[in-house]
Amino acid sequence: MKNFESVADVAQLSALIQKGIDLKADPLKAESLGKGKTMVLLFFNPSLRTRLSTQKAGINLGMSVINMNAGQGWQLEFEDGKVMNMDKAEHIREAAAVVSQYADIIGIRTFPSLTDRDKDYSDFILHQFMRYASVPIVSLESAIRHPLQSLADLITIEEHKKTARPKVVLSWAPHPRALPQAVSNSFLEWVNRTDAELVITHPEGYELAPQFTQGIRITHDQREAFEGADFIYTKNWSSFNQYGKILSQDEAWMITSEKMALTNQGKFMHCLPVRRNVVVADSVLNSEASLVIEQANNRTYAAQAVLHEILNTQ
Ligand code: SN0
Repeated sequence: MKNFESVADVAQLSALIQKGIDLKADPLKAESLGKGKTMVLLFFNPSLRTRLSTQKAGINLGMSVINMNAGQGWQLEFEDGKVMNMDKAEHIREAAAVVSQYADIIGIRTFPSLTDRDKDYSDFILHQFMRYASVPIVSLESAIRHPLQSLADLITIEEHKKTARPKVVLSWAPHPRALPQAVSNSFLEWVNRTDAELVITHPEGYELAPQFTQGIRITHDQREAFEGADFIYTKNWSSFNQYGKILSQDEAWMITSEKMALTNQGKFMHCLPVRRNVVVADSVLNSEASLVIEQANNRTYAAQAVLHEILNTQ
């Protein structure tokens, strides 16, 4: 593996999930693999889990890890051919090449603008980094995907599934802010590579990008979707068609214990951070059905599995 941005970078998904599970059982089993190597993590946006778990993963593999809030450096110009006489002090062409002198692996977190759909969906910032860096780039959530989250989610589902082909429901839920589609997009493309009955439920108007939903059943009836589900994966996202807009804050879409009772003793999943009693009721989040802390725990082993693959091919 060179770069890691989507499930398309994974040759054998079940083997990668298993690698995460094996590393979880013995986190230090490859503690010298990354000896003498440095990973630099650049954050253009806030992060709690991704930052700490990716750093922990690097440490478990014997790497040194340097974190930087990208806002603390120069303002970067990402467009080629620009006359740089405004606020941007440094071009990505130099910045990515320079960071590559110090790093053996670079991690990048960058959210979408939620205003320019074409640019966001070209994953412009991540791809400009890939273009101008000379070392592997790992997405720490890009404009349209969150692959380390999705891998951790699949590890969690693998650990908790009771049947070979679980019913997995992605449910939209309300939120006060306009959020990216990245976690949902990514979850769909990763689960789609496994054996699962995948259903999406959202209010009308919240259709995700067709490239991520192709062939997946979509229903606007949340209760019908929940019937017999083994996993309820909840996430808010802003509209794709009316790009970046909030179309509904209908609290009837919040995940409640009464809705969870429709499932097959289903588990509740969310990537966090989550707005309590807006996205999901306390009674669900505080219940035995909630896997959110285990998902966060598995972030370390998902990152470790990916870094292990990259280090092994360096
Ligand atoms: C981000 C998102 O993509 O939805 C990060 C998730 C890993 N979530 C948020 O920005 C939540 C912000 C909020 O105000 O609740």
